[in-house]
Amino acid sequence: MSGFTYVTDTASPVHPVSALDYLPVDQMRALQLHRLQFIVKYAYDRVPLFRRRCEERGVRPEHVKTLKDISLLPFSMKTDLRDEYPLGLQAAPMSEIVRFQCSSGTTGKPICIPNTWNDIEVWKNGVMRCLAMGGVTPNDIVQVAYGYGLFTGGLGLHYGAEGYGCAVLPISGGNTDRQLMLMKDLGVTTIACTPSYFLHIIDEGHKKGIDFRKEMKLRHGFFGAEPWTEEMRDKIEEYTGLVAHDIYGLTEIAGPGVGGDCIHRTGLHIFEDHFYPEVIDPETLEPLPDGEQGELVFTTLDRTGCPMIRYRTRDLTRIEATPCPCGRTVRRIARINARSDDMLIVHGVNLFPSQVESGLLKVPDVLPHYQIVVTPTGALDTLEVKVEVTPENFSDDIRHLEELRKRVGAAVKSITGLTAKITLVEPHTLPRSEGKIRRVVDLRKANA
Ligand code: DLL
Repeated sequence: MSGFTYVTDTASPVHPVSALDYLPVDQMRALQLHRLQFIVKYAYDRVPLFRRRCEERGVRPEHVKTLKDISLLPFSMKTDLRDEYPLGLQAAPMSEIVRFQCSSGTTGKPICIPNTWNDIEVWKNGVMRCLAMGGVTPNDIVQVAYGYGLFTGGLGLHYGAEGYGCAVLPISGGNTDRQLMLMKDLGVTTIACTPSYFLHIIDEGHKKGIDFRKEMKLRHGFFGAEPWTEEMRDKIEEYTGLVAHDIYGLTEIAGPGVGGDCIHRTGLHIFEDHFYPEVIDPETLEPLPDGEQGELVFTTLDRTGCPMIRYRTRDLTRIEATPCPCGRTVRRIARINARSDDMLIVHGVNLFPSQVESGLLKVPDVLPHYQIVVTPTGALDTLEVKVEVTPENFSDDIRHLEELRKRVGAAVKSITGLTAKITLVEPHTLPRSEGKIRRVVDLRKANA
């Protein structure tokens, strides 16, 4: 691989792993059709549920003659994986399965995805393409602080970064003091974890008086597995001086590395030679034109352990089909800031936690640590937003705090349209997370 300069603008040689990112669109479509026809026939012959659903619709694999014909095929959902738990959707023989990855979700049984060695390679390829897009080189030292194990974050970044030739520190999540010590002592240049865990690492570092810009060598961060906003990205970059990249994925489709952003931040490029994207109207289930917001659906084109055909992700986004200045031809989706499952309805208004985050973080005097609490109070529910304020602002000066509270309330209202009860709290007092953070406590639900 030597001889390549590992940069991401079109004037420079392309890293070999990224070659398909630049494939002419007609060639990409031909490749996708070829792979789609293969995987549909493969799944039809091996997965009884898929075959049954096709038969109910009178669809046979040979009916898929163009990419548009994908709309003839039935959708699949998380409930299918639960109903067929643990391995009812497995398509390859156990002799070909090398690993299970699971995702717990909020209730009941986990979902279990069997991966073949080739599936692991496909997944690794997506992560490597994300690293290449971000400008990482084999000289980088990557601290993988996503959890290792059934969650795909740790092993996904691990295989990708190792495959790319980086030096990997497989520390997993937790033990924040040790994270900080090794980050500093090894001169770690790249961190990979959830954005909320990285905020916690920064917070603990600040408590120890660490100046990340001066004392650490961080250049890149690969953050994902939970929604995070542009405002959060600005905060992370401001605190640490690294470039914060967005990496997206889900266990059912592979893990991290289904897509990610390039240096131009025009959305997430999807590695669509592996993962065919559609956006549908979640009510009518009809495909939506590019640019319209709906539910993201993926078909895995070359994963054989547990092929997913038209899998409904519940993530809400739109396809951005306009050209990206980086020159990549693979399509992009807008950043995932909303999941249909996360939507709160308060006073009849639809609300996503990321909207609250955007509003809050526009106010310079608050910290990016917040919690949303919804309490049933008679006819009208109460929306409370608890947010930590910077140490300089946390004082006994009641008038000052009242003025800050009003500013925060106005910022939240300007984005959500809702009047929230704002509670300003002392720094380091709200719950932290070593993985995916839970931002919302909805006391209207019995199990909240
Ligand atoms: O979270 C895979 C992953 C690990 C992605 C590490 C990125 C980094 P699951 O646990 O199955 O897999 O959760 C998948 O997380 O459907 C989204 O709702 C959410 N999600 C993942 N990445 C992002 C992101 C991993 N960059 C679910 N932005 C997905 C917003 C994300 N949400």
